[in-house]
Order: sequence, then C-alpha cells, then structure tokens
Amino acid sequence: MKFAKTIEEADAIIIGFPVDQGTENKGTKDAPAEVRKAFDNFYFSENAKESKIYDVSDVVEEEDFEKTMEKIEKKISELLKHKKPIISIGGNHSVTAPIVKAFSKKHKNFGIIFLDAHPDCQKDYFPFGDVVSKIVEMQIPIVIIGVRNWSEDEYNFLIENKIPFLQAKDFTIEKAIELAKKHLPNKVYISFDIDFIDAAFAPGTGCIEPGGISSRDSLNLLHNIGKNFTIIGSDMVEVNPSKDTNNLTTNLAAKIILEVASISKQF
Ligand SMILES: [Mn+2]
Repeated sequence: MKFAKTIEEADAIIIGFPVDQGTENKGTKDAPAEVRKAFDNFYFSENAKESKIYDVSDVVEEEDFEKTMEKIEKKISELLKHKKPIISIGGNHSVTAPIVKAFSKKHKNFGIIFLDAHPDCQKDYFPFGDVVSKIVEMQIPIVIIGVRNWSEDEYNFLIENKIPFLQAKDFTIEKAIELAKKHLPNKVYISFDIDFIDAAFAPGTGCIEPGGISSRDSLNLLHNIGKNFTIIGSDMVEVNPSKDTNNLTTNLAAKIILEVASISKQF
C-alpha cells in the first residue's frame, strides 16, 4: 500500500469521518483509526496496480449533529476541487448524505450504487436510517443491492418511489451490474455499508444480518463495477471495531478500500 506525499501525486484521496452521532449503536467512530492500521497488511491490489493514496486524516464530529454534517459536506466540497476519487471511512451511514450532497453540487450526472442489507429509507428514524430517503429527495438516481431486512414502510417507500433494488436472495454479480447499467449514468458513487457482507466475514457491525454476500463476491462485484463504470467516490460505513472478532472486519474494510482505490478514476 503506497501513500502519496501530496494530493497532486495521488491516485485517490482517503478521509476519515469518525462519527457516532445519529445512531444508538456507538463504536463506529473508532473505525477510521482501526481500518487505517490494517492498510499495511496489503501490498498490490488484486489487479496488480499500485495506487498512491493521499490520506487527509479525519474530520472530527461537533457536539451538534447538524454541524457535523455541514462540516463533512464542506470538507468533501473542498476536496472535490482536486478532481480525484474520494474514499471516506465512516462513521455510521448518516455521513453518506452530506458527502453525496457535496458530490451533487460538483457532478450533474452521476448515480449511486448503494450496497446494504437495509434500504435505509425509514422516515422519522435515526438519521443513519433514512439516508436513502435523503438521496431520493436530492433526485440522484440510486440502485440498492443486498437488501435482506426491511420494514413495511421501507418496502412501500421503495415501490412508491420506483427505487430499483436487488435483494440478497436474488444476488448475482451479473444481475447487480445489469440493474446498475439500466438505471444509472456512467459516473457512479459507491456507498458501502459493511453489513452488505455476511456477518460470517464481517461481524464488526451494529446490525447483524444473516444471509449476506460473501467477501469474495463483494470484491468481484466491485471489480466489475470498475470495469463498467467510472467510480468517482465511495464510502465504507458501519464498521464497528468494538464488535469485531480478530480484526476480521477492519481488515476486510481496509482491503475493500484499497481495491476501490485501484479501480476508481480521476475525473
Ligand atoms: Mn445497513
């Protein structure tokens, strides 16, 4: 894993959002530091590319949740001036809304691939639980992949708003790519909730959802997204080191981030 000394020489930018606000499950704020520790365990990416990454360190949370969200949006807006892919380490899923808002001000035509066991469109729930409703309000096209636990309200929201989704029970890489190609433009942002992956591979997260995708299929899916789309940014959210076993989850998150860095493109 190679780090760039300046943003100018970097292939991708990494930033941490150690945020615990917006959820009852505390502990995700420790993820950026723990995931960074695992970066050194990886050398070349699987496609034998050595990407140089510039780490701009963390944006720390304010006492006020809305202020934290504003701070995140402002920082991403600043970083977007460099025209390089930005990969964020959360934090819980509430960080995705301000990140995507900043991207939407810079990019007029992009879509979101939302990898998650949950469709996250629960109105009047914790802020991390309605990130998809916020994205729909921003009118950014989105596809949700990996769903396997939802409420009746959430199901109805997806149907009423015609949000394309692929349930975990029907998951294949081909179907996921086909769905994304049908509904999204070429430029995509990937929001990666670690609970997309089965808890057998990633136990360190707040909501354990059985019946998920394997770590191997998840990596192969990302490589396929890289072949079919221009990845302009991504996030890795809901990693909770306090619930992890033998660093399985933080290692997997670090590997995913490095693979995404190797397939993302400058724009
Ligand atoms: Mn989730």
